[in-house]
Amino acid sequence: MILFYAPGASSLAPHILLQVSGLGFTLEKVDLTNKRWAGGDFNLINPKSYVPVLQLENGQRLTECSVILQYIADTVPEQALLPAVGSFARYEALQWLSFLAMEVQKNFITPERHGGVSANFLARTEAGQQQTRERVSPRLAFIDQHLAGREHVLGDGFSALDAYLFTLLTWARRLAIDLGQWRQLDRYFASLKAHPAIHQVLETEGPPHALHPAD
Ligand SMILES: N[C@@H](CCC(=O)N[C@@H](CS)C(=O)NCC(=O)O)C(=O)O
Repeated sequence: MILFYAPGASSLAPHILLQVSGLGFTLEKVDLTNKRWAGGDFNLINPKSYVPVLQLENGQRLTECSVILQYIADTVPEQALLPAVGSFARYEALQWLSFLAMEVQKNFITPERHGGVSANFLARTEAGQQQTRERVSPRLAFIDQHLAGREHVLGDGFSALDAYLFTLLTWARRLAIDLGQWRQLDRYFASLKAHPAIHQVLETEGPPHALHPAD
């Protein structure tokens, strides 16, 4: 499998899950500013012009983070990275996937997106960042309450949801949203950051894009 990614973008979530799964994969870095990758025009890989993209051994491609995470988890069902398809627990997990994608991630992605001009998916102006903080904070407060007495989103073990939530929390920190105001989330983030697979993935990806072009 090939994961098309940009450092620190939402592609971090499938990257973490692939690393945890033990599945074989290679990485292709995408320059989101110029929409280029080592093979040329990235828009030929994903006409929607964004990462992540997962390319399977047979050349088929999947986009949309929440779908890619399910594909990876279902490829290694013995690892229980998501509950079994058809179980009620699976629908509860899908509820979380949808919440993270539509309520949390979507509210992080800035309406200031500059399309082909900039890789910047997070707000760069103070006004834009303030708007993001106002939209995202109540959702993070909800997750904080859920995590009371839980080490992971689904309770027991590490799941695809933790790969996703961890990724979104790295964005919160980049936008100077103080996770310290939510005790459970703060603890959760610190504990996942120390996870060997996540540590490895962060090392591999390196620093994310600068919030300001001059940085
Ligand atoms: N709906 C997509 C959104 C993906 C997305 O917004 N990707 C951002 C990085 S986190 C991106 O590649 N943006 C480039 C651009 O919009 O030009 C998903 O859930 O995967």
